[in-house]
Amino acid sequence: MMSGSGSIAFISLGSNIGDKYRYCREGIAALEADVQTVVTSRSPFYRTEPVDYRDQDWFVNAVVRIETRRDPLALLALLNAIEARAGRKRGGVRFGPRTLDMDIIFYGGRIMTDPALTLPHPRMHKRRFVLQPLCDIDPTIVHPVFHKTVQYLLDHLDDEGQEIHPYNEQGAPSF
Ligand code: PH2
Ligand code: MG
Ligand code: MG
Repeated sequence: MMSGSGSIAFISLGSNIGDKYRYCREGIAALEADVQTVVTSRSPFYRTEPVDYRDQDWFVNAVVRIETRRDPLALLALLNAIEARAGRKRGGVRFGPRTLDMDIIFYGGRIMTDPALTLPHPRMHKRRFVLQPLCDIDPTIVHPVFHKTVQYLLDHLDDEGQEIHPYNEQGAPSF
């Protein structure tokens, strides 16, 4: 919940352990519960082939648009706390299985290379599971480093091993 002006940011959510859809839904609910943040848009959910580290289960992924009064590092701290509450264990294989991952994709037009946080997200432009749901929300967003729209980045992706399918929310267990 929040009223008044904040910064616009896009957050990607992903899960590939346990009740993946529920972890993602609860992650969004936890963002909504933050007094400094409001969720202004949500993409559809997708079932996605694992990328980078291939030998793991498929993911459920989505993206939300938020407005927040938190600065980028305070927003990152919130996301890490939400992940921890979802039982996220740190220190497994890089890019490996997780109950809930919440990444800042864009924070306004901010460019940042802090050891704790790189903005925009350094791999987002190579990932269909990020670009497709981003385009569902707003295909005209411009990447502040590449000066390309997210629709352009999606249209020029290397397809290799990046299957994504709509996730059937009706068929999913409710909670
Ligand atoms: N996250 C990763 C590594 N690989 N693959 C898919 N399909 N979805 C993800 O969210 C994902 C991934 C590391 O954060
Ligand atoms: Mg990630
Ligand atoms: Mg992450």
